[in-house]
Amino acid sequence: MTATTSRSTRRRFAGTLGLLGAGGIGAALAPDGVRIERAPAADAAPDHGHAPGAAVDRQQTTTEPNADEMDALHEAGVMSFPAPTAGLGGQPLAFELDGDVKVFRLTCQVVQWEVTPGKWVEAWTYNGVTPGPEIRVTEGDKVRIHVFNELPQSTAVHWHGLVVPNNQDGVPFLTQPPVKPGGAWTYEFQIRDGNAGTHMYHSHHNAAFQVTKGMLGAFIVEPKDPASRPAFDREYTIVLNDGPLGAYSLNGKGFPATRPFAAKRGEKVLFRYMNEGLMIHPMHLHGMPMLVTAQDGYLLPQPYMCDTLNIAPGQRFEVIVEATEPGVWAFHCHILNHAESEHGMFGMVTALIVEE
Ligand SMILES: [Cu+2]
Repeated sequence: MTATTSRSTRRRFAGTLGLLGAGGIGAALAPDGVRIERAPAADAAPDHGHAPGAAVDRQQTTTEPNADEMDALHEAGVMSFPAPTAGLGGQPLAFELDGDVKVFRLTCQVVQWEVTPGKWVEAWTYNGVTPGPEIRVTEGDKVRIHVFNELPQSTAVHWHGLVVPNNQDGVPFLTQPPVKPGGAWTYEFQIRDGNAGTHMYHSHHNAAFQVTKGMLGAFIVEPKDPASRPAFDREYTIVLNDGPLGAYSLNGKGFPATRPFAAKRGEKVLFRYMNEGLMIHPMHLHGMPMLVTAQDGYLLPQPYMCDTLNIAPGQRFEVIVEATEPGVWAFHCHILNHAESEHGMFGMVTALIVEE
């Protein structure tokens, strides 16, 4: 490696761990001495901006660009990644203690959601974000969850993967009445021992509409004994969704507005996948294999290695990636028309950044 490329590499990865908050890989990837301007902000022209990297609809392939035009569109998308958008889902949900019960609040709301730069869609949400806020508890915890319905439809919340009393399972007319518009409902249960792992909560009423529009979230159960699960240095959750919310999304955003994942060389990174969409999505990480350690929360008797993992609707997988290879590694769904068109990458595409 020449001194020049070494310097370039150092610069390329400088600050990428901080990049999870803001910033841009586009700038980080720029050749030495070349400043790459970010495309105009999304709110400047929400519907008809055609600035590269901003409001180009990368999923539509209505034109047939020549090679240079095509390359320019592809480059602009990558250079704008991660493109800033309003709204961030999946952040930890605070609780209050009532005695030894952890009390959470979820409000079902319709909001406008910026799924890619400049593309605003109607999202149905918990607490105004999609994915909804992350609920994280520990085996044995007693939880109470107040649900307030501000939607124009009835709803109910199902605790997907959790073993709960039948009347807390959240299926209208089967285990409870629907929660009407303007109404509220309270769920209460204790997390059973043996139910640790990656789970979900989502609407179970008109669900093909409500869930794909955004009414979903991660429900993570920590084990009482951390040594009972594989060790890791940092963790990320990846919620897959498809359908009305801008077609194909990772954690509520489509590329280039997806957020990259970062790790330092040598770290073990836990990824928690969950599919809340209507289609299967084979997630593929370049550069390093994934060790699949758990499915639907349950530890596998024989963990296995792979580089592409099929994740069907409803399924969750926990995988450990050993971040041995520095670089910016593509990380995407391998049904290719969920990830790329003539206009560049879109949808279910992000990156794992491994820093030296
Ligand atoms: Cu896919």
